[in-house]
Amino acid sequence: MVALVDSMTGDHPARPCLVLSNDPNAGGLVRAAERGIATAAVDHRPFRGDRPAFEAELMKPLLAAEPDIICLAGFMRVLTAGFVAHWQGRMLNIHPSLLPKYKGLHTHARALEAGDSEHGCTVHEVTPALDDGPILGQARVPVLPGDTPEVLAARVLEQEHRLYPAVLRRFAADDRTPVFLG
Ligand code: NHR
Repeated sequence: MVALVDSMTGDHPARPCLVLSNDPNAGGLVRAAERGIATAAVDHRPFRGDRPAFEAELMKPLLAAEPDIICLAGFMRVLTAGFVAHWQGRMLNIHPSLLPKYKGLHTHARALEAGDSEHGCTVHEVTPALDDGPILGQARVPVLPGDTPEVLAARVLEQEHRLYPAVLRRFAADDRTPVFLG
């Protein structure tokens, strides 16, 4: 998130208008506020499985901010088809695998378990099906001897911080040509 907001300066076609979290204690809210960006939080926990009710609360600050693009970054709540439809073609996610490999959770452990020699991250459009939308960019990293899921995750995260700003810059300029790094 910080890599994204810090990239939006100078001739960048976008500016951050809101940082929204499902965790009121998320450190990113402080880091956004320090940068003068509007913030909001909607705790998902009181909604307990009523995803539409949670999403109705998410919609309030979003509709007020009127974003042209939404970037999910570490957002871990599955979004319903209704929510996704509202932001169709305007919502991006970064997922820590070389999609279509390893949709869902625990991607680093799964790549190690499979004995993969490379791993990475993917930026994709958010569609109703999880981690399934059109691919807008990918960055690859090697898997090295002795890697643990944590060590591998850190190597991927460095690339996430390069890839997501590169994809957003293109996407905000209406260019959906995929970005491939590494
Ligand atoms: N929603 C839709 N409709 N489509 C996508 O592609 C989405 C999405 C919501 C989040 C991010 C994704 C990731 O990159 C994302 C993509 C969470 C889960 C999950 O199972 C799955 C994929 C992603 C994020 N969440 C559990 C849930 O019940 C909670 C898991 C937890 O809290 O640890 O929502 O990884």
